[in-house]
Amino acid sequence: MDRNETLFTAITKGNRKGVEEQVNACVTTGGHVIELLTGTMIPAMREIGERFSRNEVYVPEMLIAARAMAAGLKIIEPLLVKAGHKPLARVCIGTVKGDLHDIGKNLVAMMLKGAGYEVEDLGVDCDVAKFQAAVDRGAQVVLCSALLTTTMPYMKTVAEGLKGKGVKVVIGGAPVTPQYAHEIGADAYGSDANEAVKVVDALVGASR
Ligand code: B12
Repeated sequence: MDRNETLFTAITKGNRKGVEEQVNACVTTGGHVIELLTGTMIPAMREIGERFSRNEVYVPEMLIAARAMAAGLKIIEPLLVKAGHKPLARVCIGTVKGDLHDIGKNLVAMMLKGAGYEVEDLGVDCDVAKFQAAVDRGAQVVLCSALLTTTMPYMKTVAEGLKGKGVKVVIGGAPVTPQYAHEIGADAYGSDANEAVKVVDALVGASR
């Protein structure tokens, strides 16, 4: 599927209505929403980040682009999430302390739900106590997201705070690398929402 230029522009310009129209059009005509997501929507957010780096746009433009993206994701979510069957395992996910980026985290949560996991979404700006409490409520895997190089080190605090609890820790987000996961003692790294599912499947021994 080619990139949907109208949708791409609607996201980069933060045109929420335009995004909803394009995504709805894809859904109602039976289009491939995953391709729409990976081929148009995620690249549009990447483009906004690049423009921000070049000082062509500023935080307000990033914010309205994020809101427009979120409106599109809201339409897609029910299609990604299959309901009904017994969950493979319980997991929790949160963006770490100091970090308010949640689009990637929400996508990972959606894909995991769609893959049959029970997902507790802890939101953004999560301190270690929040992750520990989710583990006490039964989470078998903890997923941490960070988008800032300044908040990424907090993942180490989370990994250390969960040691001895018998839980697996998976980390991800744009600045995170597999080497960093290894360095801080996390159990795994995932580069995107699809890989997050594969990694969690491997950790809990789920076969598809
Ligand atoms: C949208 C956005 C914002 C929005 C966030 C809105 C929201 N609700 O999320 C707003 C405007 C609030 C914002 C604010 C800031 N932002 Co900002 N933001 C972005 C932007 C443009 C897009 C992020 C995004 O949504 N990407 C799309 C999603 C789908 O991708 P993703 O998050 O990477 O997630 C995927 C993978 O990484 C992975 N993944 C993510 N999490 C996890 C977790 C696990 C466990 C796994 C396995 C996988 C995984 O799967 C996801 C799906 O495939 C990025 C640029 C970029 N290229 O990332 C900058 C960016 C992250 N922001 C940046 C900065 C600097 C800031 C601010 C500090 C700006 C400021 N001066 O105030 C503030 C910080 C606020 C805070 N305390 O968090 C920088 C970070 C630079 C750095 N090296 O640290 C970036 C890279 C822009 C840039 N090029 O400079 N931002």
